[in-house]
Amino acid sequence: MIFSKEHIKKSFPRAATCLSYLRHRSPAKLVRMSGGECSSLVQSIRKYGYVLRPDFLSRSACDAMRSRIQALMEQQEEQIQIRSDKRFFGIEKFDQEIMAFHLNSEAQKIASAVNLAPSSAAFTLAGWLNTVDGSSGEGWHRDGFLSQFKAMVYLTDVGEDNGPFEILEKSHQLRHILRDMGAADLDFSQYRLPDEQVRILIDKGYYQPRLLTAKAGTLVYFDSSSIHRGSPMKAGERMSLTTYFFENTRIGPELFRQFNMT
Ligand SMILES: O=C(O)CCC(=O)C(=O)O
Repeated sequence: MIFSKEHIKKSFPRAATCLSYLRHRSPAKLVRMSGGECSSLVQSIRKYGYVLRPDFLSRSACDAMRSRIQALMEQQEEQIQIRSDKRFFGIEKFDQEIMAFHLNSEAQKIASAVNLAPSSAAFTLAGWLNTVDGSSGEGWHRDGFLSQFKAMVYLTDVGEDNGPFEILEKSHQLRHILRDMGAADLDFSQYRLPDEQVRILIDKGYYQPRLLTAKAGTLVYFDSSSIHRGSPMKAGERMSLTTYFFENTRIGPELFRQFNMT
């Protein structure tokens, strides 16, 4: 009997996940792409799925950026995508300081080490959330399965009520991916996780979700193959900038189309 790839993914989802993960992450690659002078940040991301850099931007820089982003959102209305937040993809093209954040060389080095392939910033998103019950990212998900990297800076103080980034620590690690697939009956390459499936993982004691509350100017580097979400907004507002990094070979017109950018 001959098994097709699709059949294997459906009938043996954990074995298929394991194979594709191990193909992507050879020990030689992990050593070769260790992040150089950023290796301690890379190690934290590889272990926990994220790392925080407090005071990456000063409060005055955040205040100034916020005002300019609000103005740009009014001037460039056709660029805005409305979800429960206002989203402006590619905002770096309109503002020099946001472009400097976008091109941050530390993040570029870490991105290649996390993605295990030469990677670059594709675009930066300004997100502005000010509706109660709205959230950034629309529920629990993984962006990718094998590794994926983002750099997000808060431009407002983000407390528990202001929709902080929330992550299931270490959920990007292969042993946890496999365990969670079995426990919550997750499919091969399942990107979106309904609350009920996440609840199963929490109730089993596998995770204590981490709410990343922090003051304006804090940078969060994260491997977005971890299970994460923007937690639901209860009050106030949240503004942030998120740079999306991809392997260089993926950056091109098709990628920009996926994000509705022309
Ligand atoms: O902005 C956040 O807190 C979460 C964003 C998110 O889910 C993502 O960038 O994939």
